[in-house]
Amino acid sequence: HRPTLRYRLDKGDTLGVIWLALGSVALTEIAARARPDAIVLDVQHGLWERASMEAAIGVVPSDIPVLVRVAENSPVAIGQALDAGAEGVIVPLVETAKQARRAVDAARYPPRGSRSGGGIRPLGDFVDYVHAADRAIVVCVMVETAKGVKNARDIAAVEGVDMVFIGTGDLALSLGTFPNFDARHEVACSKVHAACQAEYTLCGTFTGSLDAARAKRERGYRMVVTANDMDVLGKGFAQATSGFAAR
Ligand code: 3PY
Ligand code: MG
Repeated sequence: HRPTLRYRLDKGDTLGVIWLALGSVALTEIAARARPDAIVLDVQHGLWERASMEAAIGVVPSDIPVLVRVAENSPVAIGQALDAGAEGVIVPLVETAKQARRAVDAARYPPRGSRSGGGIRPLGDFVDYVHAADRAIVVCVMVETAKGVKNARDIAAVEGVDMVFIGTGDLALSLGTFPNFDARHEVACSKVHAACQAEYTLCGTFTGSLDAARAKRERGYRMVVTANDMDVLGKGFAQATSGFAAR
């Protein structure tokens, strides 16, 4: 098992993560060569299937932690990501403290929680794994709705919630500011960040560019997205072929 993620966060680093949605193991291997602080596999909106998620975690060097943004807040979704070797989960659409507790419960073995024992990687050294897992695994819950913002302080206060991660896109949809990330959106993000600080809980946020990631790091966010595969490839192909097409 690889407790790198917890260690880096405890140390106070702001982690710059590469966010991967395309479901490609080969692309994950290439992305890891850029040596990000961590990699996120997006199972909620991305194309990851269970076996490819597991394989992708296997090709990432052990000093680069992998988190999985799970499809939903359920024991099955969270358990499968952790069994694959994810050091952390990012749980979408959390709106209440009760929902946050459900996510934490699913990520912890009894007696602390209700995670079921098993999985190809954990069983490789299961006694050691069980011994270390609860402490090592990082639980991030996403606040990305108006209701979640309203309850941000209660969510951040839940024991076992390590980080509140803001989903900026869904938040704009929920607040009705989409496609703009205007002052209302900014105020909501600041409110979540302040709630985290008050509860000594880490705060992360989705970001769409390296500049945005730097700005959020300056403001004290502890996990930011420096690049995502769809954007990098879309822009890369456009730039690489620019001016050549006959029509
Ligand atoms: C959002 O912006 O809503 C996210 O979930 C990040 O991808
Ligand atoms: Mg979202």
